[in-house]
Amino acid sequence: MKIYDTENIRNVALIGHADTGKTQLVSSLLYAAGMVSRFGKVDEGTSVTDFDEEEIERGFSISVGLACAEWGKVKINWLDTPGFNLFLHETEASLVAADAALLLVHAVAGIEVQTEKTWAFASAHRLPKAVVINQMDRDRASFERVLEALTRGFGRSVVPVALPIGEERSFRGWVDLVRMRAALYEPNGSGKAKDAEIPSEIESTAAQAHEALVEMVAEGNNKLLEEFFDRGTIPVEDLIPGLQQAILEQRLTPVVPASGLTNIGTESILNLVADYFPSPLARGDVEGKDREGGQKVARKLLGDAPVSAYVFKTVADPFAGRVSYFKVMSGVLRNEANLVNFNRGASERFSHIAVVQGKTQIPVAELRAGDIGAVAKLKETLTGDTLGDKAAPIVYPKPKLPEPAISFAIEPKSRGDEDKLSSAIHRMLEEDLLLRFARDPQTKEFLLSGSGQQHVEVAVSRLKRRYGVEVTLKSPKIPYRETVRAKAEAQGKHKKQTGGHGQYGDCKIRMEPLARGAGFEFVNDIFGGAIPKNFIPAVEKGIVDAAAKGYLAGYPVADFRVTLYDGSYHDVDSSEIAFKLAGAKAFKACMEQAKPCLLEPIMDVEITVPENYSGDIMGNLNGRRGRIQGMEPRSGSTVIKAQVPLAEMLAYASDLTSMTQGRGSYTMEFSHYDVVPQPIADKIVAAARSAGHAKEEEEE
Ligand SMILES: Nc1nc2c(ncn2[C@@H]2O[C@H](COP(=O)(O)OP(=O)(O)O)[C@@H](O)[C@H]2O)c(=O)[nH]1
Ligand SMILES: [Mg+2]
Repeated sequence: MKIYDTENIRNVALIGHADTGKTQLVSSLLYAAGMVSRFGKVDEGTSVTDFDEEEIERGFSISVGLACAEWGKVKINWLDTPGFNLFLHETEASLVAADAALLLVHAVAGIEVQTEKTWAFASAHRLPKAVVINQMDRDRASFERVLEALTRGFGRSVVPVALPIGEERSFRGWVDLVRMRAALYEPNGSGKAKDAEIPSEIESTAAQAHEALVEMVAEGNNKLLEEFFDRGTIPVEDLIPGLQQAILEQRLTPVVPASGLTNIGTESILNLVADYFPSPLARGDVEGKDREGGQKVARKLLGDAPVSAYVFKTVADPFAGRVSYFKVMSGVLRNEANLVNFNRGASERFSHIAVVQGKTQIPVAELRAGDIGAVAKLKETLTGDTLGDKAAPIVYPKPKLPEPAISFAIEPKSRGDEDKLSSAIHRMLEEDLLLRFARDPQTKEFLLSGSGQQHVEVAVSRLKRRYGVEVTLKSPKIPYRETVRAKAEAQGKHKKQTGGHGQYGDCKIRMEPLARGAGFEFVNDIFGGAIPKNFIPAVEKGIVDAAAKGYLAGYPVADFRVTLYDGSYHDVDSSEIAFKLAGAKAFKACMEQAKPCLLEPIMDVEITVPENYSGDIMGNLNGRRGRIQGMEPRSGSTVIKAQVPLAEMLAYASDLTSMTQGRGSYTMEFSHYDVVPQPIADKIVAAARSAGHAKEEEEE
């Protein structure tokens, strides 16, 4: 493959709700550009970017997929991102590598939950974007209806630069509103179009839309605005750079129609990206810090800029080893270069650098600033790391990750599985930053945590496929907490006389509840040295440790204040350990009186279903202790918002599918903690006791 200069590179992320056709569209674009000899189809498991077995089997993208198309003078690097809410952290982390985004919206379903979320991601990364109203070939597809919803949802800067010719089964091309020409696509799926006059039946609609576009382009540009007032229009040779500028400044978001599956609109999208989307150069200098947590520095991409690269994805391939996907942020990266990892201080050799076409890698001699590539076998580098020329340190920001929402206990099926488990999991953790692995301190179970049930299931399935490690997924763990509802006061005394000198610690504390989310507060109210200053932190430590172990059912105690107000000590026998034990004892004595209770996480849930299902869904939510917060129509569906305890939502995905014949979807986010109703709390406490947690007696 040719080496491309920075100004001829386009890095485009395809983003949007799941099932809008991002993965299919990438395969269609590659076929239209002549990059692949076979027209890959998601439904046949032959798409270019969903090649992973888990993705093929499940039918959705799990991690970002890379592909590139050479189109005229430019090379377009496509980043095919997941749209499924549980894998959106992958999407967000990869946007660092993009310089623009194509937001796909379903031509029937219109704006969906992840449409809004991925729009916000792109905006947060200051990415210029265009919207593709995709799947125009479907029954009930409507460009106009979806466009209306888009302008309502995202404002008037969302403007069509193309109109569909035909709709549903007769969708066959574009009217290009910039050049005012038609592109009529061959019906054979080749993605090739013929240039033609605008069909007479849409001539006047197109003329109006052209004017609206011209006005929007002129609006933020004084020179064009003058021209527009003087002549009533802007000639195409000025309109094109004007549109480029407006997109770059995110003053305007162009909208176009397409159908990935029938390969209509694809060549036009390739042109749109090449003509109007910015090169990495146009986006300006890159910004980082001179070291982790250091001063901000800007870096030019070109000139004599030293090389730097940012790793945005890591794949743990059981055969090829670790593969790192990176963007060259500045300078030129040559094959066999030795770079320093500025986050870890390690030196790494970039041998056999390559560009990526789905699962294939094409070796290249060098990659210039802005380009995207992959390299295998870096020793210490992980996702989020910056590497570069030793003489010119820079560190680019790492993505912010959400906290895992759910934990499952996993159990190795055999002794052999247990032996291999930890090393296999650790390689998977390198690949997926949100996955967590730990051991439950009480039950000694292995815990695997992730964004949701399917996320953990994918990890378990990969363990088996890639590493031959079989585990059973046991019941999910809810991160309960404990708290108190009443004030209490108690003494904790640790006194022991053994052989030589004894142990002596004694404290008196008051305990009181704090507001939800306040955590733990410790107040030292000792006057006159009843406890010497140097032992007071020991009392606090004893309380903190005991609170972490829980009182009722082994869950951490939160949202309370302890005031230490009195105590006594012994000149010889007092020690830190004795005061720690005294603190723990006082804590437990207080807990007994302070009306302890369990807290559970309550989730904000948004469910989108066809309207006729909303009654069933709400009834079902009531059965799950849900509180309905509201209901609103959104592009042909009903969105139901509710707050529901996480414990009641564990099997929701499959239940929703069966309740709605697969037509419902939902998202879920942590909202707050609330008290678990008594009968349910009793069961949780009983289960915890039988699993090994007992109110520990500190008597030795
Ligand atoms: N009719 C029709 N179906 C499509 C089109 N694009 C994708 N699909 C189907 O929609 C489903 C989801 O496609 P996919 O590309 O995986 O969506 P993604 O989740 O956005 O990547 C698959 O069954 C595709 O065959 C299209 O343009 N027209
Ligand atoms: Mg996909």
